[in-house]
Amino acid sequence: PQTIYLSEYQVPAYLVDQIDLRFELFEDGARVHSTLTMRRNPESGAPGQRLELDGDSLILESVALDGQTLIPDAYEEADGKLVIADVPGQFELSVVTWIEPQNNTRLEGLYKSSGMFCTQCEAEGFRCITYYPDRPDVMARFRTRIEADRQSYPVLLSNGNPVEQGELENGRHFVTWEDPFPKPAYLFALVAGDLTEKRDSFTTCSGREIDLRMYVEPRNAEKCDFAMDALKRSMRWDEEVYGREYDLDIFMIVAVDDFNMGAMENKGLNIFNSSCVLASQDTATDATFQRIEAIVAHEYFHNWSGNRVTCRDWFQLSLKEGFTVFRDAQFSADVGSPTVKRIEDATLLRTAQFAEDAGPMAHPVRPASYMEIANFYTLTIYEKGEEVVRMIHNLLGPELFRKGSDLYFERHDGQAVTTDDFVKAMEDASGRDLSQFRLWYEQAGTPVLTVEDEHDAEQGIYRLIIRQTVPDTPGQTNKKPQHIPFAVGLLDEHGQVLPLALTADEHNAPTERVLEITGAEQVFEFHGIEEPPVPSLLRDFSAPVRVRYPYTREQLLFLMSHDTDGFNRWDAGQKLAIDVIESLVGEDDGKEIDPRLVGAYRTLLNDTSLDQALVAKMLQLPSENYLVELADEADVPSIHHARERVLQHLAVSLREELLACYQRHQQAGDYQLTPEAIAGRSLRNTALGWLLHIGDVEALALARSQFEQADNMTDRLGALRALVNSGFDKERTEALDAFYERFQNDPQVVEMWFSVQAASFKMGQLPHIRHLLEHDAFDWKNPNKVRSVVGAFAGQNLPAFHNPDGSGYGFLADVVRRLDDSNPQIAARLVTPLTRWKKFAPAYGRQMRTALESIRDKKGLSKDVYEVVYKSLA
Ligand code: B3K
Ligand code: ZN
Repeated sequence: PQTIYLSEYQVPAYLVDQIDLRFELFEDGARVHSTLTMRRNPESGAPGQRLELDGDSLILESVALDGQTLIPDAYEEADGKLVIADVPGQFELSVVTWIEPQNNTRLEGLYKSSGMFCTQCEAEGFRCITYYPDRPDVMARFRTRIEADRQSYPVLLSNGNPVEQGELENGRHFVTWEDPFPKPAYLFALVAGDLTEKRDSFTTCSGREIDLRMYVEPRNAEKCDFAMDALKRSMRWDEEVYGREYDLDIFMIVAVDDFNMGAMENKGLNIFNSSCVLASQDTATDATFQRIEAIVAHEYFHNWSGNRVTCRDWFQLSLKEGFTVFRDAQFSADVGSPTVKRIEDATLLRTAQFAEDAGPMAHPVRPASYMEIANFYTLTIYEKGEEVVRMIHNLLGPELFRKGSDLYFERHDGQAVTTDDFVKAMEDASGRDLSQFRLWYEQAGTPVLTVEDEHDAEQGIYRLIIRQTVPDTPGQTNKKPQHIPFAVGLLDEHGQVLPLALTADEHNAPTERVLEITGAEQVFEFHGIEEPPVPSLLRDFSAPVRVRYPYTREQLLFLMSHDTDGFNRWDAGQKLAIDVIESLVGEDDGKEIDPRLVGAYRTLLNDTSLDQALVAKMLQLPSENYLVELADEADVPSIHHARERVLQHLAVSLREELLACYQRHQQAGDYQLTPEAIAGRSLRNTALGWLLHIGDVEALALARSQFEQADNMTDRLGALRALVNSGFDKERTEALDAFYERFQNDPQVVEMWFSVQAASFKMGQLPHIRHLLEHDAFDWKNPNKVRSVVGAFAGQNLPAFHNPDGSGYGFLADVVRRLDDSNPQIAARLVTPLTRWKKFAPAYGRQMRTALESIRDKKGLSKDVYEVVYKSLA
């Protein structure tokens, strides 16, 4: 496969002003008539009159230029292109293609899902519908006529507003849609199906009435309310916080069961994976509700950050994704617990993005090259991209950041632009120089800050000596120091925050400062510090970096109970637990577990005056994935064993406290989604899980009655998970059967049922995984099902996947080879755990490599999987 380079970007040679589409939808295929009004781009320096259009899996029926049908000699169809050697400066091009949505298992372009037609065009799916200059800097006005059988497809949707509809012969009908906003083809969408419509409305800040509609299969009619409400709250929030008003008269959301990603922000017609939009108290957990709220907001916010202002090319993907994730994170923080949201985001970043950044697929937030763009919808583009925008926010402060965002939207409305244009708007609005900051977009790898400190008692000066390095990554060495906002505080022995005076005569100094790290080594001096303080570093996770500072366990215990920064208070507990677990890895079971850890957890459980949302997070031990990420040559069974020992020790030592915590958080009254109620359920279910882990019979009774009597899915699934991870075989089987029996007709719940088993070390050993793949409810063509079994096994059930006999690796390789033919995007994503082979002890790494080689040697390997496998074997 070919590599595409950012440095070779050229403006399009031809532009499209208008595209008229006519879809004839049938059971055995679809005919697509497309008429493009095109002209030469005055800014293009490309010589000649050669027109190139992109196409993929198309059967070309005819081509006409200005009404004249072209003879086959006048054009050439090769290598995914339609080339017409000679076109005038302005012309109309009509193309007719035949496609087969019913056989489209890649789920790119137009395809069928549970009997309905739907589309996914980002990044390069539109070329699977018709020949077109399929690149985001070509923006056109779309007019779309859809024709289909009226009975099977009463609902026909596309972007913009419906302008015409009517009856056709043979029981068919049509609807025509017109989108007044020029857009790139990746934002095109079409839906045709027998769907139930849910309506609501929203009045914008300028008093316009917007029609809100959700379209779902009739059986899901009762699962729309939460998403609709989240949509209205997002619309209001974007007006209030960013001054962004919705622009069309209709906003539609459609739920589909087969979808490669979470959702898609098509103009005025967002399409969602059912699991990211449908919810009810009985079927969705707290985590699901929160995910839905965040994704609904995310897709809605794209209307400005992505659609009105879009990307010039796919190297700029983080322009829309990083900014939009930042916006949805701000929204979630505003409507929930900001500290908890920050903890969750930092956990994902440190566990998964840091691993990506240290692995063979490491790439900058603005990559310089790719083979398959679908492989670059990554944690780096999304989550690190978010952190980069957040750092700009932190450096500028909220007012200047808003000024910068206003300027960005005003300056670039209707344009396709670059990450550099975004940074420039922030610079121009704030007067700040962000030239060094731009390295965050160009250099891959997670910067490491090594911090030393010294206290000069005589002068009352405390010094922080900070060294910065950015590790080498594939294709990038000898990197330059980056511009890092490093938030710090200092605590005295009583836990009071100290004023941070940078000079001897600074009065009323703040107790928290954002130090700006720009060099390879810098020293910061704080005056008037009489006693050696405990430093609280990288507060609120102010930058996506690793910090090395030799905290003692005493200092961590101190920060755990005294730090005024909620994030660092949690992080101190994590660091302590990590230190204790790491000290047990590879040791025999006789080695003592530091009693101070039990003491700290006891305090957390007993002190009811603490913020229970934070306590709920603090009680979660660091995940095996994170422990692996921190290790040099990870030996998964040993890490698992050490973590298990700590968990069991805590549960045995704190049995009474855990039971009391469980009872205290029994909830009376209606199910609520407030941070307090969510924290209460999380605490109860953690306590229950720990107690069942040690085989407590009293807890078994609690779990069984919670499982049977729960009035919500968080508690029901919490009890099920605790039972599945327990040693109570009979009760576990009974609960799993009862759960399936009850929810077998709900695909979203069946997915949870699969993943609870696949992610469980107690249950999810390979033979059982194979058994799940044979289950009636499993479907290789449905990405959610594949993720809930195979993804959960390889991504979360580490000790089972890393079975020393290598069977887990061989299994994953088989799955990837199988899926490579039907859905290469999903196949390429599933490879991820194998790509990290260098991270593991040699006996494991070697076998992981062998599995990768067996994928590499498959005949007809897709570009998607080829890129990932080739780069990880390099
Ligand atoms: N923009 C879509 C992602 C589409 C990816 C296709 N391979 C979802 C989102 O980020 O909102
Ligand atoms: Zn997005």
